Amino acid sequence: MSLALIIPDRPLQGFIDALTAELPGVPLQIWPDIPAPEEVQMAVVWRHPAGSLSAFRQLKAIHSFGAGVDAVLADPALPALPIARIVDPALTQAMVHYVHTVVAMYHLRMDLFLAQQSQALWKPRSPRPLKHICVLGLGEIGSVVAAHLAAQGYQVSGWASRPRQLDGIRTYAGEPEFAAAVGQADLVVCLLPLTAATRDFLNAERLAMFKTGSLLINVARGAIVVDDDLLAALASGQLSGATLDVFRQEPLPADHPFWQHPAIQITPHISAVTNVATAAQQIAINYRRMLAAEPLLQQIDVTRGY
Ligand code: OXD
Repeated sequence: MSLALIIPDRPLQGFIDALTAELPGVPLQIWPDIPAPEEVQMAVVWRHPAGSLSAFRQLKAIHSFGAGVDAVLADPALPALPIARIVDPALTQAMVHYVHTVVAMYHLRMDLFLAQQSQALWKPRSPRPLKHICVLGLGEIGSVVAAHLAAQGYQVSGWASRPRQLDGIRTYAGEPEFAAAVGQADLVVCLLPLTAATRDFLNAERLAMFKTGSLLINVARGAIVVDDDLLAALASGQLSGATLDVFRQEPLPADHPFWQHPAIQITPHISAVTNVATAAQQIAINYRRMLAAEPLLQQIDVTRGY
């Protein structure tokens, strides 16, 4: 009985220590060094190489190392097994903090003043009139972000593919209500899961439904936004700025036009990084549930894609 970690390109020692403390005596096999694949019963994965789970003949469950499962489901050789993801108040709070900070930055026009600083320009401006925010995606994280922004005094609307009720937030659902959800918003926060339905979702047609001159924060997945359509929307003034934490290709290639764009702020996918201590606790609980043949907590619906 053992647990495999297939989490390439991440420093893992902290997570290994935390998981060992939660599951004393359970052997961990750390990809690519998997000496006994036939003993692996659960795999914890993050952007795992496609097909790498096929070697585990006794595999009973798959656990995402993050909140998202799009990269897990992208594996064409994915075994048909229960898949769980991390749902963690610490991760949600990290996202709230990131979105709050970027909204405050735009409110105070810090993007403008930072650009002015690079030219030694002293040009005071009053805060941006930023009143109405729309949150796309009202799941575990989006609903908390929306509630936080409403508590800060913003007028908040929320959009999701299916109807949701949230106190103090005007919610919209489905394609027919998308234009109404984003049309009044000074700023749109994208927190949609990446699924077949949301890939390329923020394209020219939908960006044209945004309020002229509005701002976009994408903290979901890069593939939800069509890069060229975003650049065109910025060029035409349909959007006045964007803060992007996620990209189609990560790391963002050095020659990508986003890097040099004056109206784009970039962060390197740090908006809500998995907290190794709380992730280890959740994974350990699910490992025990798997051994006891109990349903996993935070199990995803593969047909919905989240
Ligand atoms: C996640 C992420 O899905 O960090 O957890 O993007």
